[in-house]
Amino acid sequence: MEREFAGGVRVEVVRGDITDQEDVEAIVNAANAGLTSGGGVAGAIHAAAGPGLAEEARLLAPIEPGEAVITGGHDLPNRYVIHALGPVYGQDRPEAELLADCYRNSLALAEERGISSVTFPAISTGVFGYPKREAAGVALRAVTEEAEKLRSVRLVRFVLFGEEDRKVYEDALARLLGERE
Ligand code: AR6
Repeated sequence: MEREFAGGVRVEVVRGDITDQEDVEAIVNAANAGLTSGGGVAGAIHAAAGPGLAEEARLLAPIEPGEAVITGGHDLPNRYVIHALGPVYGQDRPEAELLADCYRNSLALAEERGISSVTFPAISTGVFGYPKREAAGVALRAVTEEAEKLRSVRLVRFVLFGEEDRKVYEDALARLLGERE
C-alpha cells in the first residue's frame, strides 16, 4: 500500500476489490450510461448492493461521459455509491478531459454530501479500453490537483484489481508528487 499526502488529503493506492472497502463512506462505480449492472466493477457493485441500487439509479439515468451521480449504498458496507461514466477510449473525445471529469465530478458530489472518504476504481480501463498507464496519469493528476480544494474529503483511495495495475497507479502517484516538490 502506498500512502501519500497531497494538499492535506491522504491518497492511497491499494490492490483489492471495490466491493470490499468497508472503511470508506463512498465507492465509485465505473458505470454505463443507463446506470444498469453490466460487467466488471459495475457488475460486482450491483451484485453486492442488491436490486435496490438499480432501482434507485434508474431514476438518475441516462448520464453522459464525464458525468457522475450519487445513490445510497443499499446492501454494500458503504453509505454511498457515486456512479461515474468514463469515456470509451477512441470514441468519446477528448478522452483525457472526460476521464478527469469523472474524478472531479465524483469528488464534487462527495464534497456536497460532506463525505470524508472515497474509493475509486480504474475507470474506463476495462471494457472501455483506456490504456492503464495513460489512465493512471489522468486519474492521479485530477485527484492531486483537486486535493487542496477539498474540505470534507480526507481520504482518496484507488483500488486496483491486479498487482501490475497497482504498480502502474502507484508509479503515477509517485511521479506526480515528485513533480510538486
Ligand atoms: N474491483 C476493483 N476493480 C475491478 C473490479 C473489482 N471488483 N472488477 C474489475 N475491476 P470496467 P470500464 C477493474 O470494465 O472500463 C461495465 O460493464 C478492471 O480490471 O469495470 O469503465 C459497465 O456496465 C479494470 O481495470 O469499467 C460499463 O458498460 C477497471 O476495474 C463498462 O463496463 C475498470 O473496468 C465500463 O467500463
